[in-house]
Amino acid sequence: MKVSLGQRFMLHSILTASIFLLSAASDLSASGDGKGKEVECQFSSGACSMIIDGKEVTLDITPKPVKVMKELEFTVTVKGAAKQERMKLRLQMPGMMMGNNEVKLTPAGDGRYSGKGVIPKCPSGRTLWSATLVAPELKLREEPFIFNVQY
Ligand SMILES: [Cu+2]
Repeated sequence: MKVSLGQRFMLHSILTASIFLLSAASDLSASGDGKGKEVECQFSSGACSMIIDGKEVTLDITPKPVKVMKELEFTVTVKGAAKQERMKLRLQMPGMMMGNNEVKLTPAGDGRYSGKGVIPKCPSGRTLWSATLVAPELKLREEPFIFNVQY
């Protein structure tokens, strides 16, 4: 079956809209217990910190402002935890499938970890992204850092 570009775009939009509604609904239920509250980070004015399972986790992205299709350096700091060898950041768009995009984090001393990655340009024009720390040995709850990118 041949699908025109227009149809494909429409399909993407419908899919996006329904996933967005679904995630909006789950956000509402999550806000009830005060947990799962998403932090919106302003990386243009500095790093972003969250307490995840009692540990202070900080994320910074450079260079600033954070732009799409540009090599970015992601720096994560985890306070009060032993050195981690298998941490990564999972980059996603809230409510949209954008493929697998992970940044491997390498220890840089003093609880700091860094890695390089690229945020692609979304065909929908939306700019909201999330970066989630995946730390299998620390078993931290996967709490996303939410932020906007510039085109
Ligand atoms: Cu997208």
